[in-house]
Amino acid sequence: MVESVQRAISILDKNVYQVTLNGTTYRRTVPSKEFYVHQWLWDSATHAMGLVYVDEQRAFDELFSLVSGQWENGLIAQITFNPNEKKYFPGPEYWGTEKCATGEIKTSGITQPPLLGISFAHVFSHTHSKKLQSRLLLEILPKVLKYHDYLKDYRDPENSGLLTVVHPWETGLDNSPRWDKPLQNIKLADIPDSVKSLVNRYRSDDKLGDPRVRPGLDDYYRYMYLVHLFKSWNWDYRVIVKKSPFAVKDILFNSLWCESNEALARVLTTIGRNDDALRLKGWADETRQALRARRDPVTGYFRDQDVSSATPTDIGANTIATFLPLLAEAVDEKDAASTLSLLTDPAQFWTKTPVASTALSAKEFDPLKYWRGPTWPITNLFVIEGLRKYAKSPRAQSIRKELEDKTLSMIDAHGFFEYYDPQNGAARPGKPTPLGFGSFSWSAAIYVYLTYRRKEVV
Ligand code: 9WN
Repeated sequence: MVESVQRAISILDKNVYQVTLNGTTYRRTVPSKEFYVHQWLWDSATHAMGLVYVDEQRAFDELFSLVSGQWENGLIAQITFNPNEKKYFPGPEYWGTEKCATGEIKTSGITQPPLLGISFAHVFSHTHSKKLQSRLLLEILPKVLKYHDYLKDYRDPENSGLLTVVHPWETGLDNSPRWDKPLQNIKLADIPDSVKSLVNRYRSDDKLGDPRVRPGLDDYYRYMYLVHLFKSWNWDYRVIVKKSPFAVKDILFNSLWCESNEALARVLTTIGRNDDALRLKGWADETRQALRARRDPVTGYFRDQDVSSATPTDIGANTIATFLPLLAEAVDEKDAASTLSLLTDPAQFWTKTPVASTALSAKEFDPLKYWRGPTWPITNLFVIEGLRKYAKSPRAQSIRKELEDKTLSMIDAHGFFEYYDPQNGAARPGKPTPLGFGSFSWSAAIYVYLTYRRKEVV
């Protein structure tokens, strides 16, 4: 264990890089040098949550760099680019967002699940340095709050309590079977040849990684078509949210949104900003309410909704997203037992190394394919923190402890990879077949986080 923590820290150390842009020097951690060579929003939010236990300055730096590319409208992008790297497609030249971020800082044009508020609150409450605490409040908190204003204003224009995501990459679970049907709204025949040939020429994930486990070519055509459309609408999010052919109320994204508002409200209360705290608490309450209504009483699954047309439709795929409402405390006490039974069902999610990202019993289940079955430390982290919320339930707490143990031993035994085979925990069975990319920062950060966090709370 101690040795693994050391190995985790050394991965985080190797994946850091420094860059000076607009006269300021930034230190940021990339997800994996094998492919993901830029800064990703929810990856970095996770890195900071682990780093704060071992290096407060680096946790601060991670967040400082993350908010540096904030757009004028408040968006914090999925990717903040490293100007010196080329191997990731789509790089900065494909987004047409030069005017959106500031000066030399280049970003993609979409966002990712709003884990940032949770991360900020965690880093703030675990930072001992008075100097860093005050810098967090002065230099980072205003930007995180502005990001939340953006999300509420642009992504929930109808004030439903649920934010809309407009790209599978925004969901963080890009290739989840939940998006198969909504993506069918985009007909391949409608995608211009220029977009397809860009993908054909420059796509790199299937060259650097194993094409058998990555999203398909048609998925990539659609991903890049959405980028092409948004660019043609000048990244105007009033238009994008109204017209995007992919528009979804995602259960996972909204559960994190709810808990991020709660976490920030706690920080705001601590520093005496009670009005702001109440505003965010109000958003959390309305989202929690709206999430509750997304539970299918027959199956117990929480259902995402396709809102791209005037008649919203429920999305049927059975995935790990259904456990995220635990984190938002949106699973009523009377329903909690059935959610826990679903989670621990060996025929669905509780595989040898849980939690499978797609139910074993689902027709789309594939133990190796991106978000269609493998176990990911990041989603396990959310399930663990969700279970922690149900403190009064001994059953929830014993499942949580078991899942903490299993997640740590899976990483201990197989190394710090992007994801793992849910049936045996293997990360790269029968090399050279890769299962996800290696030396992965968030697996390392989560290892550190879980190791320290379990010591501080019962
Ligand atoms: C697109 C970096 C990111 C994660 C996502 C994961 C994967 C990117 C890709 O890698 O997505 O954002 O190119 O596949 O799905 O959750 O943030 O680790």
